[in-house]
This record gives sequence, C-alpha cells and structure tokens, in this order.
Amino acid sequence: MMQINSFDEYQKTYKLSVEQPEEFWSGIASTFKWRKKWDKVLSWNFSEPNVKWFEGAKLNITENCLDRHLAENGDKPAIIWESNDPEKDSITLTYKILHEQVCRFANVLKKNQVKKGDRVCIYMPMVPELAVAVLACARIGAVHSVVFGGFSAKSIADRINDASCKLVITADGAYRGAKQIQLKEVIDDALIGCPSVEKVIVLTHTRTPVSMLKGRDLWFEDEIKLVDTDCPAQEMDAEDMLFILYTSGSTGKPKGVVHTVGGYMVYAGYTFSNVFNYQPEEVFFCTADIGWITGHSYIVYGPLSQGATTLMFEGVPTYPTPARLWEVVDKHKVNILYTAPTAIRSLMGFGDEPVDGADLSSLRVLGSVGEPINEEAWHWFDEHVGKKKCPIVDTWWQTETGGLMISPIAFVTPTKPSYATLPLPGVQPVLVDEQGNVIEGNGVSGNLCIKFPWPGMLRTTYGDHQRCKLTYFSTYENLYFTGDGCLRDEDGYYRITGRVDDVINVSGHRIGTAEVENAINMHAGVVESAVVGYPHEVKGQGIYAFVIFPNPHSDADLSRKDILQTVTRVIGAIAKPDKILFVSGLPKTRSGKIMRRILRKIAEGDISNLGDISTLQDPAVVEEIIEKAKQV
Ligand code: 6R9
Repeated sequence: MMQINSFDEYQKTYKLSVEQPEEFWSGIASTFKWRKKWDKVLSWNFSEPNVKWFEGAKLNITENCLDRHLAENGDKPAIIWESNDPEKDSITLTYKILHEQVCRFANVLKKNQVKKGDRVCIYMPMVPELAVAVLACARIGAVHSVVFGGFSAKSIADRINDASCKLVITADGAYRGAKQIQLKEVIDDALIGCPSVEKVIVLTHTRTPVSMLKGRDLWFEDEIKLVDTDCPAQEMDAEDMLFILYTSGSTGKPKGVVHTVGGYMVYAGYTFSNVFNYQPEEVFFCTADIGWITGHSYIVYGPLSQGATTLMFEGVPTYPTPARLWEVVDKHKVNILYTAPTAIRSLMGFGDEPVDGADLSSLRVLGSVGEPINEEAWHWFDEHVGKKKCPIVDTWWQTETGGLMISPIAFVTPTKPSYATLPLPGVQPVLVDEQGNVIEGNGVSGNLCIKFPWPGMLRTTYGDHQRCKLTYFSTYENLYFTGDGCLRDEDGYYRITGRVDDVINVSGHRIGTAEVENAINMHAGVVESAVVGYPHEVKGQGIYAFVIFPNPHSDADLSRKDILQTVTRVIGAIAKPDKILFVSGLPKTRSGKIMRRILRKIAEGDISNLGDISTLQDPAVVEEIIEKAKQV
C-alpha cells in the first residue's frame, strides 16, 4: 500500500505530502507497528533546530524488523550472506533465526551491563553477526555507533571517546578481497586511549591470533552460550536515539550524526519499499558496507522493516575475478541491485566480457548511490547489467537525511542519465544562490537546500547541538543546507553536481580536506599542506595534496610513502592522497587564506583560466606549482 504505481499517482501523492504533510506521514507511519501511536505527528523549527516526529509514540524498531514478520514469514530468508571466498557456503538466516540470534545477543549485551541509552561501538567485518549486533543494540535501546573497517585506531578512538562508548563489538579480523584486516589489533591500539570502554566482545572470523585482555575481552561464541533466547524488546519513545554515525564535514573532526527511532524507521522503510518497488519474494542486494549510512538504511533497517530478503556480501565486486559481482547476482537470483558509480566504473574497466558472460536475467531494478553517476557509467549499467529492461534509480541522499531524498521511483518516474530526477514524497528541495535567495523556476542551478522536515532527518550531532545548527541550519535561514550543488533543468529534473564545501567524495566516501591536511601536517618535516579533490576516472574524485616539505628524502617517493603511512595511521587507508606534490609555497591571499580555487584548477590540469590571481601574496608560487604539477 505504500508503493506508488504511476506517474500520475506520484504527482498526486507528492502534492498531498506538501499540502498536508502530517496527514501524509501519519498514513505511511500507520503501516508500521507501534505499541502506542503518536499524540502529535510533527513539531519543528529549523532555527534551533528542533524537529520531532511522532511525539508520544512508543515502539521498538526490532519489533518492526523482526517480530512482526514471524507469524507469516518466519521461514522466509531475512539475510542471505555471501562470503568473500566464493568456495565458502553462503548462509541464510530466516526471520525466525535472525530474531532468535538478535534476542540472544541482546541478552549478552544486557549481561554485560549495557542499558538503554548506552553507546556501543561496532567495528566488524560484513558478516551476519554485524547485523545481529546492530539489531541487538536496537532491541535493548542501546545506541550503536558503527565504524567502517577502513578506519585507523586513532579514528576509532576519537569516535569512541566522542560518544563515551561503554562496550565495543569487534572480530579477530576481516577479509576484503585479497586483503585481511586485523580488526582486534586495531581495536587494541584504539582502546589504549578510551577510558569509557568496559568490555569488548570479539567474534571469531579469520582465526588470526589475537590478544584477549583479562576482565575486558570476551569471545562472542562463549557469551551467547550463557544466555537464553527470550528478550522482550525495550519500549522506546519515537524520539529516542537509535544510532550515531560519524561523517566528515568541511572543518575539524567528524560529526556524530544522530538518528532517532520512529522517524528513521518510517523513512527508511517507506523509501525502500517505494523507490525500489520491492516485491514480496524478491532478493534485494545493496553492495554497501554497513559501516556507512547506505548499509544501515538499505541492508538492515529498510529491507527488514518491510520483511524483505536482504543480501549481505562480505567481499568486493572484483575479487577473485571481475565477474564476482555478477556471479553473486546469478547465484542468489538477485532482483534488485543497489550499488555505487565507483563500482560500476571499476567493473567497466575490465571490459564487457565478464558481465556479458553472466545471465543476470533475475534483475528487475538497478540503483546507484554515493556520488554523481556519469553518463557513460549510467549507459553501461543500463545496457550490460540491466539489458535495457531495468529502471535505474539514481538515488541522492546523505548520512544526515537517513534515507533517499531525490530519486526516481522504479517503473514510475521517467529516468534521465545522470539525473536523480525528482524529489520523493515529503521532500521539499529548494535551490539558493550565494546570498541565500531562493531561485525559482527551471533551467537554474544553485546550492541544494531542503525547506521542510522529513521523518528521517538528523536530529542533532552527538554531544554538540550547536555544531548541528552551525553546519546545517545557519548557512541559510530556515533551510537545511546539504553541502551539494545542484542543477534543475527545463523539465524540473534535479541533477546533483557535487559538493560545494571542502568535502571530497572518493569512491562515494566523504572525506574532509581539513582532516587530510591535519593528518599530513602531523608528519615530521611537513610545514603545511593543502588538499583538494580532482576528477578521477574510477573513484569519481581523487585526493591531491600540495605539501610544503623542505627537506624530503633524496628519494622523494620514499617521503611520499612516509606521508601516506602517516595518513593511514591518523585517519585510515581510505583517506590516502592519490597524488602528493612537494612545493615550496602555497598560493595565499594577502590575509593568509589558501586559494584552493587555484589549486583545484591545477589539480584538474586546467591552467588555461586560473581566474584573478592579483590578490595573491606571491604569484611566483603559482608558476612553480604549475611547473611541478606537470611532472606528476
Ligand atoms: C548516501 C550517501 C552524501 C554525499 C552527498 C552527495 C553525494 C550521494 C548521490 C550523490 C550525486 C547521487 N551523493 N548520492 N551525488 N548523486 N545519487 O552517500 O551518504 O556518505 O553521507 O554522502 O554523497 O555529495 O552530499 P554520504
């Protein structure tokens, strides 16, 4: 009943959602299971900001994701897990089994003194126990903070300390393609500086040797034997915190984006069912990692709240061969495939043979997320993967939005390559100019803002509400600012053009330039650095670092490797610059501000038009950088 079936219906629904938002959302929310319904659908202001959805309602999200499916769909697969190793058997957890495992592990958390409202850090491989851990936290009302396996010990420690996490759930190690990551070792390093952590629960996965600290570290496998499977769900207020997820911004340290139980559930569930047109017997495959918002909303909460079968893949699309992703699709008869442009482009790089050799006839809907999809990749996806039969939903959204915002609805919205097309019901985008004036009409571009609340939006940034206000609600009065630039064409279709702040989108992952600069500057001998993004054929954007390093090693490449090592230590391998250029100065204004605009042009290789450089302190610096850049 939540699915829209024609464009006409979309237009009517959209109109209703704007004119009578409370009526619209209470209708959607009524399809979920509440212990007590809300007293008030919405109260809000964007100035504090203070946004509340479904106030007074009581629920537990796991009753919606698990319990409510048991009677009719207990034996339906909830999670199908596919290993990194194609030789290894896949695992199917039915709703009944998943429910049992979640309850069991929830009891483990309780036994270890985790209570409603406590924060739990999860640093795990893409295995079923990760989904179990996430849901077990939600079962007892603990707040999960999942950290992606590519982050360093220092990044984890910062996140654990920011939220004062009481417990950590991890594994001995993780496989990712040909690589192995020693998760427990990284956690051990992190915890040297994390006084709030009392217990660590460790899952056995790779069987690499780990050190287990007496009184602190416990084996997952031992713990679940000591508890029973009965765990009533904790009753939560709709506005109680569900999870924290850290994301990079243009300044300083990552922010802990906070989502709450009721609104997030309604939004993730509704957008999942509607946009992908999920049908009851289908297999949905989202290739993201649960360490990112896409995994939270479209591997775990969205699909499970709708009683769907969600496929969880531990590996990477190109391991052991470039046909791996297609083999997984065929093996599990995947109907809906949701992936990222960077994966599509990297697979394109292997030619058509691997994909054309696969069957792929089970596919019905394709999705893209994380970064702008270029037309070439869109067409390749359409022709070689979808065989021109599958609608492509190019979904624009963010960690902060909780779920899809601007996107075609499969089989409903006419698509257009590289366009996220139209706002979903309940989403009211506006474009504004630099002065904050709303730009009306079509055939215009500007900064993308949202002018009305939607249930899945962030409520705060953990521990620092002022930062939430400053980052998202202060640039333009009474608007949520996304940080993205956007074009609205003659048809009213939206095309996201990329970040307008100092955030680089590398393979769909957000990386703050300031964070990378701070990491580089920690390296001994580095005086100063400036980091910008540049177009990268596969990753979308690459990281280009201009570094003042007066005395590099005689083999400059060795110095570059040292700096990469430092960045890996400080942030994690995902933030390693693709290019490092040693320079003797940076282009600065007379007031000392780095002119990134110029560096961006140089990094793009477009030096024909550097714009006005008359305000530079020392224009000669630019000449030097241009000369050196030619040699990289
Ligand atoms: C879901 C997710 C958010 C940023 C966002 C934008 C970019 C995401 C996009 C897209 C163009 C799309 N982005 N989807 N750009 N077209 N379909 O990726 O969340 O990691 O927080 O990143 O990603 O720049 O602002 P998150």
